[in-house]
Amino acid sequence: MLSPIPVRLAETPMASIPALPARYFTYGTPKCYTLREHEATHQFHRDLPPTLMWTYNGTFPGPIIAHRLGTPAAFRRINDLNPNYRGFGIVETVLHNHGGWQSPDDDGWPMDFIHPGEERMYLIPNQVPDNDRSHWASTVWYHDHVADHTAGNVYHGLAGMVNQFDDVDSDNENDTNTLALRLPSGAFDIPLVLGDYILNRDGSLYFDQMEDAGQVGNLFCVNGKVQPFLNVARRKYRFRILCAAQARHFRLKLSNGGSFHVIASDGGLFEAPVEVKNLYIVPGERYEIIVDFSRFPLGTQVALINDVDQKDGNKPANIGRVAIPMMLFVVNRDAPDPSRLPAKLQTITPPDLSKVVATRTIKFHRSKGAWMINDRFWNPDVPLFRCRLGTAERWIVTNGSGGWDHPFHVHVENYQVLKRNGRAPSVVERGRKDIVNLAGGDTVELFIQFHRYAGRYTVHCHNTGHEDLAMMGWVDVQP
Ligand SMILES: [Cu+2]
Repeated sequence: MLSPIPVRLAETPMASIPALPARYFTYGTPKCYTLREHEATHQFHRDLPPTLMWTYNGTFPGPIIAHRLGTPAAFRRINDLNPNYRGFGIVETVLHNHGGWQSPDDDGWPMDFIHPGEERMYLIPNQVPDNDRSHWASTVWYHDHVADHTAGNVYHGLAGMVNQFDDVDSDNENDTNTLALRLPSGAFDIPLVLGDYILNRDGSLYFDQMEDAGQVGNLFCVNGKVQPFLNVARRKYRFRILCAAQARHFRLKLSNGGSFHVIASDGGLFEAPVEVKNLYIVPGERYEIIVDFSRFPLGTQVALINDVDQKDGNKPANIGRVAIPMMLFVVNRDAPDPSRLPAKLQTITPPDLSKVVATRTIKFHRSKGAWMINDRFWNPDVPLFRCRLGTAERWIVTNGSGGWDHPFHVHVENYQVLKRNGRAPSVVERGRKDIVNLAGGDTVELFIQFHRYAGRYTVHCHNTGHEDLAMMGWVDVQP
């Protein structure tokens, strides 16, 4: 059963955390939160032995962080992992707010690790560039990002969801504010964190960190449960889907062939809901969907199916020839539904190409038997290139190889897809993004703007197996 659904992280009284430096009050008085990394047991399935994992605050996935636009947040992160641990991953950890807009100093630079017994603070401003709300309401996530060991550490359990709300996407389906979208909220706004795992006979995690393609698992999980079920009412639900797998892709559809609406991707709401019968998602990506179960009679059972067959971390073997159940929805009751699915969600500011000052090529490839970007391995001392704050650029990202897929991720700023293989992006790639998949031979053209934060912007493949084996670099954004 899909239970317990992750709970929201409660505030920590400011009086009980170390005194905050002045910069934490730049955007107003922050709300304070605590994330403590420590070992805890987790049950993937009632018939499996418990698994010792690394958690934020004792749960896997970690608690949901709910942000409100305009209300800054201060995080106290404590590393209480076992200093004597031996095995895959590493107990020196980094926290990355994936998809968030924060200074590179608070973003989780892969070398800014802390040891067990140490702690540090982060400021998440919860602001948007140029008062442009189209950057905001979305699902981001937080996860470990330490150099060389991100795959093992995230697989250990260090990942959780972040919901970003404002007065429009207001977390209240009964909102009387005329601006409010009134999307399904509360118990009807549910994260679906997709992952795949392998357990040893004793319940411990199996992980091969020398597998340079990235590991694919044989246990299909949603929110840390193997193929769970969820009782649903005959009404609309909002599902926030995150692919937290290391290397596995998913194409999701309903087992009865029913359609659903996609309303948001990584960086925010779409302009209008998009009705689809399937949805493709790769590691690091998020999509939000609305499923209306009122169309189905009481007693209906409908599975969420993945039809991507993947035998190794490199790329899907085929699509559409398998039907792997990820979870089962059981329509078991009626319920009132004050929520709405508006025909228009928001206006997305189009890319301002007049701001473009440079066009760059970012080449993902394999060379010397290893993963490279622009003929380089990860090097924290040398940037891939330098950019200028306040400008925009056109990035042409290529994957020359036929053998591997690479989901491309940029930190700090999200981007917009201008073209994929010379054509307009598909309707679900037109929103704001921070991950795009590059299949073999793909060329994706992106528009990215550097609004406020100078510093190091990490860029990498989000197949974390590739990332750890040096398919990572950084861009130096200079004031
Ligand atoms: Cu890759």
